[in-house]
Amino acid sequence: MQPLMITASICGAEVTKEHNPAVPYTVQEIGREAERAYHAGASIIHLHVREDNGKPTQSKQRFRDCIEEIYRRCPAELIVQPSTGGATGMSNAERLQPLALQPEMATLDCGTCNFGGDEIFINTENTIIEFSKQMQALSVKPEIEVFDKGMIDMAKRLHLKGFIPGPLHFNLVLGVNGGISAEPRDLLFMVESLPANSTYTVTGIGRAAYPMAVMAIVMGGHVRVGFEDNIYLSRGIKAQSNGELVEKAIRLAKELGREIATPQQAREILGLSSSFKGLRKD
Ligand code: KMH
Ligand code: ZN
Repeated sequence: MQPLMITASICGAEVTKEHNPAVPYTVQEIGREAERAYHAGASIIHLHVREDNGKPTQSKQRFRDCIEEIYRRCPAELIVQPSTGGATGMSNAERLQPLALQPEMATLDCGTCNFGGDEIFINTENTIIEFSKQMQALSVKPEIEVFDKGMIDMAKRLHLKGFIPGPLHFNLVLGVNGGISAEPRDLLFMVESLPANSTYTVTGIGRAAYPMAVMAIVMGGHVRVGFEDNIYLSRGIKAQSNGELVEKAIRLAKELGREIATPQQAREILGLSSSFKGLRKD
């Protein structure tokens, strides 16, 4: 089995300090949370950014400031993966802004789904193609984010048509209110539906975070944890940092005999350059 890549989704766009006071908003807070996740053993930071008041933003300048702060605190081997999903209601142009910084990797959401309450996360087929084309033009590796099985089929179709370059790397998100649920059979179904030679990370939302992580650990997938997906360390106990959430995933992996990937090993698994040093464009 490949060593386990752990992605830390340190911030997200929906969770707030009212949910957990440790959710980072400022550049300093985001840098500090990334550093804690890195020291705990994360090899990838999935990054959303906020205004100081917590409002989600896709501002290129804010991404630059946050990514520079992260690399001021962490070595260049760490992979920073900006979100192109942003928050529901944002325009495509808004969401695409961090790509102008030419990060190594970014998310590519492959379908539309309800996102709780009245929220809809909109990704039409043409949106996915447009985002993927921009990523290809800038040599940004997509992490294909899917919230349901039909989104895997969409990614496969667009891959076969030449719009998404392989090998494909997926983030299977289970338990979103509007996406696939997070029962063991759901994850088996999702993993069985992936094209051969793809790699995948598993994200369980809320209380599904660690049951899904354990399944990913034993099945040979990879794991994402962080405040974006879950704010609790265990039932009723809020995590004080993303570092604690990463440490828990690592404890489970070690108990189950799975090695943890260093950022350099994660680069090999994902086919990213080993000599990357921060952002490729100002
Ligand atoms: N905040 C969600 C609406 C991504 O990062 O690409 C979208 C999201 C997906 O988090
Ligand atoms: Zn995200």
